[in-house]
Amino acid sequence: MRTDSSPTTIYRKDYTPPAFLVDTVELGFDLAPARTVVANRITLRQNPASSSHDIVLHGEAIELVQLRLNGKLLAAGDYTLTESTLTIRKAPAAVVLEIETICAPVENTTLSGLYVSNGNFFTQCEAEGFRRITFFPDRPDVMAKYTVMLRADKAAYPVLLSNGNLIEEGDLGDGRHYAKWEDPFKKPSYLFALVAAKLVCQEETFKLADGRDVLLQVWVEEGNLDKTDYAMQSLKNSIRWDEERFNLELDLDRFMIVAVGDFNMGAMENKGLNIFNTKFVLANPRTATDIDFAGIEAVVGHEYFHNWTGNRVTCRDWFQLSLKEGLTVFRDQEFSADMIGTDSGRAVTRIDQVRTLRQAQFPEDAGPMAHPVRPDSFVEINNFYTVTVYEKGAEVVRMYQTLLGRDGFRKGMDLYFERHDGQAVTCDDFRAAMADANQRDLAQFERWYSQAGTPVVTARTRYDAVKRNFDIILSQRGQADQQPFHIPVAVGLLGANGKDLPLTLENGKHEKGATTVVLELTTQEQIFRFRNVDERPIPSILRDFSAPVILEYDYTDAELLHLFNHDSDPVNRWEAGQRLAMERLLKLTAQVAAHGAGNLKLDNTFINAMRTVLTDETLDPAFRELALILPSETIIAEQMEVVDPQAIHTARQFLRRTIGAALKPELLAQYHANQTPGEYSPDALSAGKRALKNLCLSYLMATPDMAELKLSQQQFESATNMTDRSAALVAMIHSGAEAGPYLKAFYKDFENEALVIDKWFAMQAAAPTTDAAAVRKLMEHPAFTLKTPNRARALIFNFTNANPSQFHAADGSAYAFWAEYVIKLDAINPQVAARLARAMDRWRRYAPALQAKMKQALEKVAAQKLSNDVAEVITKALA
Ligand code: 0A1
Ligand code: ZN
Repeated sequence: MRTDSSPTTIYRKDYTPPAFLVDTVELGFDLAPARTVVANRITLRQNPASSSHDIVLHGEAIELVQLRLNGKLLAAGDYTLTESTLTIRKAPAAVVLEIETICAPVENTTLSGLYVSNGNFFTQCEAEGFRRITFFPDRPDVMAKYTVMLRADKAAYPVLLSNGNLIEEGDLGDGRHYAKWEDPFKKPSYLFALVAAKLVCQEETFKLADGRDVLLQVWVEEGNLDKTDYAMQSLKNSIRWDEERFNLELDLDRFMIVAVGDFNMGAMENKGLNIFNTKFVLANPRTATDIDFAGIEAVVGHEYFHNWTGNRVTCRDWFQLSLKEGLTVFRDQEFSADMIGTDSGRAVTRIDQVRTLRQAQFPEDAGPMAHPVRPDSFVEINNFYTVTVYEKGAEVVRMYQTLLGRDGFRKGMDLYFERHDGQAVTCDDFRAAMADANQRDLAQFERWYSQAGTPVVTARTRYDAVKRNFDIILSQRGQADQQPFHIPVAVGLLGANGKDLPLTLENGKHEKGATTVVLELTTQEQIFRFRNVDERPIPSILRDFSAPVILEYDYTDAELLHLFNHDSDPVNRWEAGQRLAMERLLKLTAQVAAHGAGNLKLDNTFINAMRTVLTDETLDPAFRELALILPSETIIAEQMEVVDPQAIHTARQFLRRTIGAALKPELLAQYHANQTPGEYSPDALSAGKRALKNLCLSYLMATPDMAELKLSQQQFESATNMTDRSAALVAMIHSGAEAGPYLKAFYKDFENEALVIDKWFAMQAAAPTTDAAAVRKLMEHPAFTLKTPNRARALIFNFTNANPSQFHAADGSAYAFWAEYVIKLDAINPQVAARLARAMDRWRRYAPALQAKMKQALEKVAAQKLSNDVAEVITKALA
């Protein structure tokens, strides 16, 4: 494999403090697409914590024009310049550096550093993009105060933004103008941002809890102002929520959100100037689905919450990424749950989180890119913005709250800020704050940060009717050589009447009459004894998914049905249904693999359970929808020793068709009962109704006859919102019905709405009838481009990641397609290419014939000249 320079692995254990600290940064930009001049004046001083006297600056894809040290122009021999660093040896203890560089934003297709999107300038500096703008010690433990002067053509770029407060602006003559910004807070370079653009904004002043007025702005391209209300509302809700839940206030006079169409990730928490993928800003009922609205709320919250967890207290080094990401995901999850406000709504958000973990994080943790929440090494940090660092990291933070209680967790947070405001710290510092604020020993809890893989917890139970004891014996197993984790296992016991039994845990501390207790599993095996248990109960284990583990317990169908019908814990209630479904799916898959698709059967018990939940009007529609969704093909695959994607697809489709046929009257009735007439609102109840209704439609469309087809067509034509419109279209496409005219109509209606055209590509890419050849065909569409990540992801990623039966077509055509586009994308945008590269992570789990073809495709990519990003993923996959 060839890379630009051979990839080096960076190890956490090699951390050393920077030799020089930076106090102030003054940046001057003369912005022009092909040639931007950056003047950078930094004051540095020797770090007493370092013994080195060498100033090491990072720099990449920029041209050095001149360099002065304490006013003196340096000659080439005074410093060492490599592809990625500029080093000044034996520097004096106090230094002013003046650095002039040139870059070419319009040629920057990586979308890291300073780049142009639709004619406007944007930056993306996390993790290591600032070095593509100027030479700098581009590491998060170097925190400095920034002043930024922007100069640009006034007509082309009327809006000039950077971090902090606007302190001056004016004309320069010759059609140019300037704006000067000052950020009063010290920050690491990855939080720097600028925008120079033709944009418009929705703005408003907002009163903080302490009475201060702040200016809130949402900046978008002209024509999109009809899609900013929800982002603005979400921002205000976020500010309020952080004041109330954590007593954290906005520390600036002004907070800006800017939407950009070309962006590698979801959004970025630059201090006071959040830059967002348009996908997480722009929404109105016509263009955005309920899921889009929920995504906007979550991401606006996420970026806002970073202001404290990430910006005020940041990471010492990138190995600590989960310090800010795990914590901030946890905060945005809690925010979204609180915004719904009901217990059942909260449970629905929790179930969604569990689904994400199983769909993406568990597979990652079991594959070639597995890493601890705090990784020990990496080649390219951009490859470590993962579901493990984010979602498992959030689970780790949630476990503190489960162990310490909400108040205890809050005390830990308060102490964390008291100790570390303005600092760059580690995951250990966070854990220490949690422990110290609660006088708890959390030493063993550290293993959640250092040991990769999903632990398996096995439960056994025994009941002694004479002594009235019920024992739960929990054991855990991690990977070879791992030490036991500290695992909170929330447990309840159900009686035959379906009610929770009041619990008395021997040697346990819990409230009298509690019906859920948290067992702390800290050794390889432990026995937990409940006393005064009058009947053999059915245990509900791992309530609310209290730890990111795989739970093994030999439930009988009868027990699962009991839990599915009665568990007071909605997550475990849902889980019982998933177990019932999974058992059947695995059996059916095995049958298909062995004997083909004829003669498949489904028991009435299961159908009846589905009917009961579908028609139980006491349950939230949103919950019923989740309970009726079968485990995904990916999740089923994770349960199999050798994965047979076609058999899985056939089995799951059989199950869907059987449910669709058997419950037809009930599905139709619920379809009609859960309409949401009147003005669209994305609130959780209405969204839940639409979700249930549209799931009913998709079941009905599993074996469509004329009546169902008509229903979809009618819904498509009369829909007043994107949720219903796109659901009808997806139902048609995915059922294999002739959807051509509807696809055309949809395209025409939304031709000028990039985010909707993304949906148009995505729904076709994920259709089980779409093979690699069809995707290639779609790529010829004039609206397709590889350069915009959203578009590339919509078509390519939805095919490789959301269409397993076609991606794993026996002829290997999709693998060849994958290899071709990993290579093509790598030349444009390595970060996006590396994400696509990961579609092959689990290649060793497939049948030998598929494996061989996958390996061939991997090797084809490996033989190319690759970015470090893709090289790391491919090397690890093949290792
Ligand atoms: N910190 C951002 C995620 C992010 C990371 C890298 C980016 O560019 C390579 C962009 C955004 C967040 O957690 O939202
Ligand atoms: Zn984040």
